[in-house]
Amino acid sequence: MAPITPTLDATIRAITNGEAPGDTCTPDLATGPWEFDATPGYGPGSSMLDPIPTGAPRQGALPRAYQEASTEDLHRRIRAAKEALGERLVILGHFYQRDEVVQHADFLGDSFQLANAALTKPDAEHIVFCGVHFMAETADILAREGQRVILPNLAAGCSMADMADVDSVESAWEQLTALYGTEPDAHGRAPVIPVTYMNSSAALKAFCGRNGGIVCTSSNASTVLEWAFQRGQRVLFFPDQHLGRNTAKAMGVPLSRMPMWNPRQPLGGSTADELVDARVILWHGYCSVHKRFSVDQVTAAREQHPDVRVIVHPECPMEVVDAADEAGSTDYIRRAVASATTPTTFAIGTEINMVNRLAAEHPQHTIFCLDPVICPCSTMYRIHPGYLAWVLDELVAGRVVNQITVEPDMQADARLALERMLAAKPRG
Ligand code: CIZ
Repeated sequence: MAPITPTLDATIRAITNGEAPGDTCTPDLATGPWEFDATPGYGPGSSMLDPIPTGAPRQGALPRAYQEASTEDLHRRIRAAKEALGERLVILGHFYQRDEVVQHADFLGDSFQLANAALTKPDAEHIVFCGVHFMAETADILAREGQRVILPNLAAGCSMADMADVDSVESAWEQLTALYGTEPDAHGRAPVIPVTYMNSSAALKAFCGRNGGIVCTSSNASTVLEWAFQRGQRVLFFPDQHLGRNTAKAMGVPLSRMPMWNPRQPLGGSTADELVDARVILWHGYCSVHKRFSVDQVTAAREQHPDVRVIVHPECPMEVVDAADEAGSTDYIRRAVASATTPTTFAIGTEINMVNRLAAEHPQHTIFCLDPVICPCSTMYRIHPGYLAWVLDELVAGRVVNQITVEPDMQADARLALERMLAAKPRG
């Protein structure tokens, strides 16, 4: 993958130093993420104000040599380690990763594509996942025996995934079961089916596996909801309220039948009648990258570029999805841009690293991010080439650091929920 010049990081530094115009959401983005390893919180970027759960993994100090190395030196170290490890190593890069990392990836894609990509490299003992924690867990669940998954910075969590923890979901489940009972209706449909977004912990995927539920991604959410409606009268959808609402609304579910579940309130803050009438119960979670997009930004894009094609991610609020021309997953957005046959102006509502990459790869189009403020995903930002070089050098030295392992008692249930997703087919 050819590097983008200037990279987003270089642009952020230039803005922060007053050498380039533009805005970032915090000047801290110009520093190395190791500045935040000892600080509780997600670090600078879009989720910096989200509360971080106690017990969230912390990263130990990155050795100084990697903090102080020049970019060229880090690239040289990464290339040398890749060469030394050969087929024993595969590096996966998420669409939202910074370009300095993506250029070393063997595969670039969304979380599910990447977990599957690792399976095409059965000789790879080491899967280095440049993404966030739940992605590395999913790769570990799907990996073959003996493959190890490594997350270069343990602090690369996901604030949305952290908004639904297994204890809160178990508590919601108990309250809903007390309200609905456990008996199926006359059509054999269970009272409620749990559906978790891929952006969730392995514990929640396992919860879904155990309770007749399923996982979805942003590219198959409507197929998965259909699957769940065939088997259940209602769905409990977590953690992203926006993906749940946008998908169910597009399938014709009225908003009045989508009550919210706030885990801090009894019955999630809804009445028993609302929950009985519900079709989709939406967990009170959101993505702080996609929450930044607004209808005003869509309006401004249309004013400045009357022919603009606005495509946003379904994690954006409903009003933004309604104002856009199209909504779809990262892979949908990538394919939409790649398949446009005439020069087109695209305003895109998703993470800035991906938008900039699309712009660099498709110079025939005008492509810009709907959000004028540069505010990358805080947790994707935690993966810097310094961490990548460090974990690879350790592997070359025969030491495995930052391995992500899903506990064996969760593996089978979580895999079941993922397999149900793979088997779910769209109707017709
Ligand atoms: O599943 C993924 O990788 C994410 C975070 C979103 C998407 O649309 O691909």
